Amino acid sequence: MEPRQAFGENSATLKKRRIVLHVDMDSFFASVEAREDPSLKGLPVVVGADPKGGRGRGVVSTCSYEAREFGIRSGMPISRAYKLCPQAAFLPVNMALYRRVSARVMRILRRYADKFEQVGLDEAFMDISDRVKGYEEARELASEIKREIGEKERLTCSVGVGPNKFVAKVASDFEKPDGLTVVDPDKVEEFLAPLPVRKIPGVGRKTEMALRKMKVRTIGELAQRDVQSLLARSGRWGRRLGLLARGVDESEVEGRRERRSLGGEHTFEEDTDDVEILHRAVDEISEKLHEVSTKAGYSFKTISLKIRFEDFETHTRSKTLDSPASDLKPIKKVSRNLLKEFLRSGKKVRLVGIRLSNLTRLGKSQKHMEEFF
Ligand code: TTP
Ligand code: MG
Repeated sequence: MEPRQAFGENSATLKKRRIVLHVDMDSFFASVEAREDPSLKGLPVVVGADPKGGRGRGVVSTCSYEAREFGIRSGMPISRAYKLCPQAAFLPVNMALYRRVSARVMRILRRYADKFEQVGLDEAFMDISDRVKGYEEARELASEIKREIGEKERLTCSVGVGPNKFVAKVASDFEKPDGLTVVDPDKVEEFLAPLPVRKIPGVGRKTEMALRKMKVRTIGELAQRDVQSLLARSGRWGRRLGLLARGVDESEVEGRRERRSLGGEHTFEEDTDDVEILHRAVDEISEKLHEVSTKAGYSFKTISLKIRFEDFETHTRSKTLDSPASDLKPIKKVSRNLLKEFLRSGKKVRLVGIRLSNLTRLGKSQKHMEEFF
């Protein structure tokens, strides 16, 4: 055992230091498309729902790094992407293809880890503590993983290595694309300190703005402050955020439970019975849910709509499809139909919510199918 590891710890409290690796495929959907059609290599490629050569009404799922130079980003309307870069190739989402490729990539990765946790179609955490002696060997293992994926799948990925899942995830994002960042346990705070708080998974625009008001922009500045008092009513999340800022994350690889459902809701500023406003809210929630479920690689079979009326009376109605779906269309259509049934009451609506359930993880259920390709 290295002296540094034993220092200050007696054998009873000596806890094994973990080495965690995080892999994230680079511009996944777009890279798969460019691999299938080499004429797209090196060009701006935009993948999105209903692209219609840039004139469609869908949103960008992802785009190649060449397209990102024009300012195109995931979640942006296709029409806006077209304005930024009309010469880009606009391709529809070919989910069946990405799932097959994802399953093959995951099968490669799984062999390198004792504990393995897939997240969505293009990410995975791996606990490699027992496979390598230290961080130098971890770097070699990471290079080997990148080489194998490059050779077998002709795709690039970015890998982060660190003492926990959080640091590994931030590290894999650090030198994207085709990156490899190893953060030694002694260097964790130094590595995190200059990064913007937004780099912490779970910190969105709202938290970022709230923190900015308190003059906290970087993870280092956050680590210096008492997060609980910075963010009113932050509770457990505030506690966790404080720990993350200091690079502490005890969560285990494989520690995540499978999701049972995925939901979103909207409370109106003013109670409403305006059908157009209600439809707009339903469409927006549908789009957001579709984005999240696509990224996670889920199919769903049941769609539920929740309504809370002005008098707080709350109702839910569901519809189960004949077979699992993953498109935006059924979410919008079913939600709107369910909404119609509620509107007969004549009462004003305070809140509307949608939930997708009966989820299946496509990477998993397709594993056996994939053997036949
Ligand atoms: P990400 O890993 O977030 O993005 P990416 O792989 O395209 O690019 P990079 O990691 O190099 O930054 O998401 C993985 C896939 O999930 C992505 O290729 C497409 C899909 N996705 C959506 O469909 N909608 C989204 O809003 C996002 C962010 C991703
Ligand atoms: Mg990715």
